[in-house]
Amino acid sequence: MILENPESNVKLLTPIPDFNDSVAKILNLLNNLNSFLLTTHINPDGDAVGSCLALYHYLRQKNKNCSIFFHSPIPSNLRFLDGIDKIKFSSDSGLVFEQTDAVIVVDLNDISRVKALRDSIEKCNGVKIVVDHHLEPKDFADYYLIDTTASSTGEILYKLFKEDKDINWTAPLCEALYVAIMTDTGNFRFERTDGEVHRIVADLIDFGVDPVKLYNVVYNTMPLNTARLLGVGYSNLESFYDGKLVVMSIRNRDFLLTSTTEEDTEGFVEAMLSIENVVMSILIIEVIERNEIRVSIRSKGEFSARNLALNFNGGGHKNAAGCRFNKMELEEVKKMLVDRAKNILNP
Ligand SMILES: [Mn+2]
Repeated sequence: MILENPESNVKLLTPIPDFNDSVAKILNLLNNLNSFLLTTHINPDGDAVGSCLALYHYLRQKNKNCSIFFHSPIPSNLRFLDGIDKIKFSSDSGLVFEQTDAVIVVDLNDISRVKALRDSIEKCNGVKIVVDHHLEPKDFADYYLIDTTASSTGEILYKLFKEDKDINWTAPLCEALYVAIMTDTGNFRFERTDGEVHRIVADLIDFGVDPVKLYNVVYNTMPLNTARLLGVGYSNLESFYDGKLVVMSIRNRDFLLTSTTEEDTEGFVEAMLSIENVVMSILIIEVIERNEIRVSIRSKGEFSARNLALNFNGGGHKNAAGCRFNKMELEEVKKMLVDRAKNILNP
């Protein structure tokens, strides 16, 4: 069965509040409230982690009480970031959400993606604030700071902080923002990488960020076992429609063979786009613990990864999307995806 989207009945946020109005409102809230809880989506990426930490450092500067809760582990290449030790996990006991003035969810626009924290967030008395750049935000919070054209949540936070004339651009704050923007733009290669993005990171570099160091720490860190898993993936790579589409399948036995886990596949789907003629890549992962097939899709230009994912109750950006399938065989999922991709690739 195809996994049903539990949030399909949640209404969209329309209209999306004006960005500049929201900046003023959110700055006001950050400066006038006293306690904050920050969280983000499952499987946090560099933008999620960097944005949470940037907000944390900003709020601590203002002497606010601030906690961060995540529901899934932080990728190891992001654990160098200052403040990472302050992040608590939803499995930790003693979640006291009711006592916070505000909950801020960053880099997500759908409450279902906060998983185990959802109940606590919904019951919390504090105001609920969303800071995000994904398309089609859902209506579940009190305040929104949203720009669906921004490269990253980090970019949005930079613009927010810039309006605060008293801000101190400390190294931990700037590094967190830089990592958020660098990772969500694929190291400044993805479509939303415009002049503004470069002007922002130029500012961050002027404030003292070391781009060479941050690139090395974030990207040149593939563990040997992960490299071997990628090798297994590449060795079973399949090509369709004159090489426009490539599909990599990672099965449970591949994880066992290389002593790796699902998290180690981070970056695999993007890596396939460097293959000649490829305009769409699909990574299909068998996650036996959840009896699930997890699919990541990447694409170039007008070819929409998102449109493919929407066929299967998934979602995402135009060039980066995903979906999940329950109780299905990997081969079956692959066949469906390849068949549907045909229309999008128009071979
Ligand atoms: Mn993001």
